[in-house]
Amino acid sequence: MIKDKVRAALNEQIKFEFESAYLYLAMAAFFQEKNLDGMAQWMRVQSMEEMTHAMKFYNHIIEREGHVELLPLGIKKTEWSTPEEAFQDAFQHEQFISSRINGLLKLAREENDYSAEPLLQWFVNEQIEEEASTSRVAALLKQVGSDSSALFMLDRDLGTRTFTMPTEEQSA
Ligand code: OFO
Repeated sequence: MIKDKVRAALNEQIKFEFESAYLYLAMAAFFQEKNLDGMAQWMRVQSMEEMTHAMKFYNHIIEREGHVELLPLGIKKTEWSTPEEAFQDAFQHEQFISSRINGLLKLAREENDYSAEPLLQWFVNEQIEEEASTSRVAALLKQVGSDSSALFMLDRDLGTRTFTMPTEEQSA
């Protein structure tokens, strides 16, 4: 059985993960409108991954006989002036999510919730990758500047990203 304080915090994280999915889907639409299909594809995949993150928390609460509450989603921004601005925002957002995950791990330790620790440790590692990938593309876009052929090459490269549905074991 999960303690109420931990359950409430994990529940809130479900909302943040779905907000991430929503944000990246908004970015996918932005890139699509700019005819940057590769970046749109990259963001679509990112959005799907975020949904699997939300479901990891959802499954964890259910497995521990807790009550899942789906909180209303908020989204702050749906327009960007440049691709670089969008990826910078994605990087900042991932830094925010990392701070949330670290806070959850701290709470689980304070509450002696050893069952939540492996899940949260998975997310600590995942956030290293999440921050690195968004920051890398933001830095590349900065280098690209106004060079449209470099932009299209980067777009083509990012378009190779594919989504792999996690196995049942990985999604728990
Ligand atoms: Fe769920 O990692 Fe991004 O937000």
